[in-house]
Amino acid sequence: MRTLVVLPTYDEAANIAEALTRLRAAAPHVDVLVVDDNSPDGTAALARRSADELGQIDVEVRPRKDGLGNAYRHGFRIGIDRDYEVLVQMDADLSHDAVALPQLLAALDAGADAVIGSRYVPGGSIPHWPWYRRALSRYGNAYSCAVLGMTVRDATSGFRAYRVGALEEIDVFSTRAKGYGFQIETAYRVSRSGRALTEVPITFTDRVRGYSKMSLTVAAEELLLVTWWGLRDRVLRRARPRR
Ligand SMILES: Nc1nc2c(ncn2[C@@H]2O[C@H](COP(=O)(O)OP(=O)(O)O)[C@@H](O)[C@H]2O)c(=O)[nH]1
Ligand SMILES: [Mg+2]
Repeated sequence: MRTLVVLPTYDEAANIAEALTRLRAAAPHVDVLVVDDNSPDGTAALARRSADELGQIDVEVRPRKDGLGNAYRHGFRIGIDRDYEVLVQMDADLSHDAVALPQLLAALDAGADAVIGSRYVPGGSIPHWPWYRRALSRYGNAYSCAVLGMTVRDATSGFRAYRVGALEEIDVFSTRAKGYGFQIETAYRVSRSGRALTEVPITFTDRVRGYSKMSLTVAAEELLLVTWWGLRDRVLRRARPRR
């Protein structure tokens, strides 16, 4: 299946070259699209240098930092316009081990429409995360699942593979989360769509270089959106069926 990996970057100069090299080694046949938000540290120029060296890599530069959700919608639009059959999401800070990518793609081959690389299924782990990130992730996941009635174990994971048909069915371009809430919003829509969603265990390695873009504002957006979706779909129970 024609596969495009979308890699969003903001200030990943310390990681991007290694991320692309590892990705190419682990999955030689996939194409890659780096979606950079005009990182001040020159990530895009380094990505272009790797692209010249490795091939099958494109670099899109957007004008300014505009959130993970917007970067993904932009990258997915390009992937669909270019007729890819599978779109992959992955962080560029080496937290997601490219070696696991063939396992995600194998799950699609086996019939899944969407696959989440999960830290919270047996075999998954987060060895080095500080307690507060662990707590934020755990409770964020537990809250989202309780409020939205989802059975997904790791709804905030950013390591995923989708069949394009599933993204079209959930109308991914009408998702609203600007930031990391995009992960929950898409997981929620897929789980409600009845499409086959599976989780495969991953080991999430905390970034060694660069800094996290997770912030209180980003976390607050997530919390508010999840609460709103839960109220809208489970309490207000609008007559019009929503995704
Ligand atoms: N293009 C773009 N990429 C982003 C933005 N925010 C985060 N990223 C990228 O998204 C991925 C995950 O972000 P990261 O800061 O590692 O989040 P954490 O792992 O939850 O701490 C990394 O590749 C970031 O460079 C953004 O606003 N725009
Ligand atoms: Mg990270």
